Amino acid sequence: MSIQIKRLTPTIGAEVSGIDLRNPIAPEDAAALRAAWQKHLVLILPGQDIAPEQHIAFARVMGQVDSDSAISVFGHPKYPEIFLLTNEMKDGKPSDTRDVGWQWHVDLTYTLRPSAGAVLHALEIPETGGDTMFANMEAAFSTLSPTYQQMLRGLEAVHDISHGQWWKKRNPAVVQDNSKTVRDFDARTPPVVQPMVRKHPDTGRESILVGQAVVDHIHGMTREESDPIIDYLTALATQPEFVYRHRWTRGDLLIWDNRCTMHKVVHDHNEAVAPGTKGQMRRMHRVTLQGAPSGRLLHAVDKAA
Ligand SMILES: O=C(O)CCC(=O)C(=O)O
Ligand SMILES: [Fe+2]
Repeated sequence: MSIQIKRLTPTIGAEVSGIDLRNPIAPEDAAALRAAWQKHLVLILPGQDIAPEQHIAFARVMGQVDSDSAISVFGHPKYPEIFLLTNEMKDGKPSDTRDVGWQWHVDLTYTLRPSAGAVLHALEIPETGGDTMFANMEAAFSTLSPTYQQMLRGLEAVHDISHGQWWKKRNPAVVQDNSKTVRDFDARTPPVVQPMVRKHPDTGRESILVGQAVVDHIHGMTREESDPIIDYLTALATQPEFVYRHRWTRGDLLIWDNRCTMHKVVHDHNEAVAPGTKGQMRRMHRVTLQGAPSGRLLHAVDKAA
């Protein structure tokens, strides 16, 4: 059976059926998947009952697998290619990755090698909640006036995991139990400066790069000047018309393009956020696709100025 592609919204997201990743992928199916990915930016392959090896093999069909990025410290104990996202307790402590991605972001933009994309496999899913949302940043860019587009092309933003809002904005009780792994990770990822408009290497289409999780401010601007621009772009890009919201089913395999979308997990499945609902287990395996080098270290830019 050959694959079928069904759009999930007019702007972003498509579901792929007629493919079983336990078997090797035929070259024509791989080509069709890549073409569909370029067109829809996010693809969902439901019902994939696959082992980590098959997950990694599929990711290699879609891009270059990154097993040595900043996040490898949070890797799966057996598979360096797999980033383990879970809210399970480990050794009586909450997992370091339990609240990854709660705010809009693009993976690894706080490093000099932002990710090209990711392939996420759902192993355990809460009964409800923990959806993941994806925004089409090309669509957002295309609605801006030529004047605003031109202004943005000239701007860069400071991306900083430690000034961002990921673990610093956890509730205070949680901040205190930040593990050494998390603190070391913070220290090893100094702030970088990234362009605010990127051109997709395969399609040539331009898109906006923002994200509340790690974007601190627009380089060279005061916070007062920068915040309204970042807030406006975030609101523009995350309007429902540009967003696909994925409600997970166990076995879903989802692939997204980090070069033209941003994403966030809806954090409504965690006990800390929804008291009385009992934290429900969510466990995902992510294989990260390596992107091209981008950006500069902030301290190097400041020194040169
Ligand atoms: O858990 C998810 O649905 C996505 C988390 C995330 O931001 C990521 O894996 O990059
Ligand atoms: Fe992410």
